[in-house]
Amino acid sequence: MEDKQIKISKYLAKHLRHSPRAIGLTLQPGGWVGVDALLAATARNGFPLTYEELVDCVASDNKQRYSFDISGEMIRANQGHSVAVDLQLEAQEPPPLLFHGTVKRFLVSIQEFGLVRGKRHHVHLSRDLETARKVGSRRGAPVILQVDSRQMHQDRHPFYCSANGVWLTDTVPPQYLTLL
Ligand code: HQG
Repeated sequence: MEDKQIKISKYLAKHLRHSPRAIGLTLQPGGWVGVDALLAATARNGFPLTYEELVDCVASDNKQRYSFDISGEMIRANQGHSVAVDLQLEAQEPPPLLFHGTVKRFLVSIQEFGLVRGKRHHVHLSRDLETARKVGSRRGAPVILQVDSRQMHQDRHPFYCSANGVWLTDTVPPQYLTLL
């Protein structure tokens, strides 16, 4: 991604996940906002975006963070929200193992409380080790926890998969975690 696109992606993350009201937007059910409303809001708030820039950002975002709806008139962040929003995801069976990248300093607390969602709506889990490593390395030397998602599923913990392939769940109690 180019610098300008990274800036646009960060701006969208901020306002489609965390603070829509700061630019006068309200997320609709599913986390959607009108494309026209978003473009108008960016212009009003000193970060004018063209429709083409928005389309480019959605298409080329390195983690496919945003989607248009089927009509192309609405846009949303696929996951990662801190504002109250119902993403209308359906619970589904996860792969038997999932991974979570974090850092050593959180391990004592994670071993006691399990993985908790903090400010986000869900705990975020990765399908592969490489992605988990990248997520962990945002904070330092990554450590990887393996999640026994097969057992969690059998024990009726719901799992959701976002449009960009991130597995989401409410909490991962410590007994399902193995430090790799
Ligand atoms: C840790 C980025 C102490 C957890 C990434 C993590 C991902 C605990 C941090 C997505 C804990 C939360 C999500 C406990 C969990 N005690 N620490 N009991 N339970 N933690 O950013 O998973 O660029 O909310 O290990 O790539 O790091 O935003 O979650 O280190 O996909 O699209 O608390 O965010 O994607 O941090 O990252 P986060 P995350 P985007």
